[in-house]
Amino acid sequence: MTETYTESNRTEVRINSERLRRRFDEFNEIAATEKEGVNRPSLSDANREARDQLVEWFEKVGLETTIDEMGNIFGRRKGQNNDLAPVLVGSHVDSQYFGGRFDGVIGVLGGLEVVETLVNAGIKTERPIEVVSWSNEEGVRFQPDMLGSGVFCDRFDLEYAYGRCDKDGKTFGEELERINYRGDAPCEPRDLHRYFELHVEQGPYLNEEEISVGVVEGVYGFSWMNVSFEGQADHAGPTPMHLRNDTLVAMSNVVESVRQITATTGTDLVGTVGSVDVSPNSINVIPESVEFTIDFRSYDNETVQTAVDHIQNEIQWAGEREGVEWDVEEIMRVDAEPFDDTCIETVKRAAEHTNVEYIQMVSGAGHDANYLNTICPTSMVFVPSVGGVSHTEDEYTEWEDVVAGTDVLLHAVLQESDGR
Ligand code: HGY
Ligand code: MN
Ligand code: MN
Repeated sequence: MTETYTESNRTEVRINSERLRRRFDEFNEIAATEKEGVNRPSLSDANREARDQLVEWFEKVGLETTIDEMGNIFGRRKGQNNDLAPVLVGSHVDSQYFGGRFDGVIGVLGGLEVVETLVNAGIKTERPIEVVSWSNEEGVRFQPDMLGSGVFCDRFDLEYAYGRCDKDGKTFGEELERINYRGDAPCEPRDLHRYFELHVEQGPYLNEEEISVGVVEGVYGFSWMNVSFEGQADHAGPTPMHLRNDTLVAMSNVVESVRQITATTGTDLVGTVGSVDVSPNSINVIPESVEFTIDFRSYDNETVQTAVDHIQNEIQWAGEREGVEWDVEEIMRVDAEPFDDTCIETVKRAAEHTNVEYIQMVSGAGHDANYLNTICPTSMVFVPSVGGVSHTEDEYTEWEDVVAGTDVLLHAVLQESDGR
């Protein structure tokens, strides 16, 4: 039975909530933490286990599964006309070290559920549909983040990505090989009709407004910097204060400046110092060196640039005042860009179609959709994070919101896969 998606014959199709829940629960048993979070950092053994599970489910649903050079996993369901560019849906399954069960996972399993729903309903689409799980979205083990989609969208070259090192000096390329996910398919841009990503909001807005779905208009731009101060280790006891070159004091000035800059711009700017390494990190030694990160974000690219310029002056001032060497490296810059109006309208229509309340909003979190947006029309579907909490084990979304968001994804895909 081949039908094209029209108002008359597809309004009632919905995903299977129980099937999605079973998969979600089973998937999140992989490297589950005691506090109901997950610990599946990029290219770890736990990440391999998660990947293997995905490939097994993709194949069970009948998807033609491909692994590319960056370990991105694509599952393709043929359309009636396979010369047409596919509709792509997906997200990521790598996690923070103590991350949440929903971040990324609902976008990949939700995409798989959309396709399985179509298969079971005997609904064939004109266009092929593909589900993707992107490598290294989180950027916690290997910076920068969104590395798999970044190479796919020609933002980084393969050699750069393979050479990225984790804190133990292991490279991305070696680890991809070790877990046996260094595929042959070229990781490069190709013709895509649309990209839709279902994701938890990871902020407080939808939860506060008590609205189930966010239609995402764009993603904040952001800058990630690595900063280091090199000073002089010395004994914490006999060294007089005026003879000290204390790198941690220099760093603390910069941390305070990050807060001051965000507090005084009167914009949406946010700034975080999230990762700190102190050496020798000993109770009775004046810190010889520190290395730390700065993450600035805003929906306005100028605001991010101004903050980056400002903090670089503060770093220099703190270094000079403390008499320590400093170094700043910007390891990643993504510009804020609005998503495609057609895709935004499609998601809105899908929400109206499934009778779910929605608001239009932007994303403070980065997503693979940032990069996909540079090669094909893109938008996202958000569902609420309870308490706005994410990137912690407490991350939680009400299941009926996950189902509502996945149904919106289903109807966005149906609207866009009829070959127009
Ligand atoms: O940093 C981010 O916003 C994303 O989780 N990689
Ligand atoms: Mn994510
Ligand atoms: Mn994340």
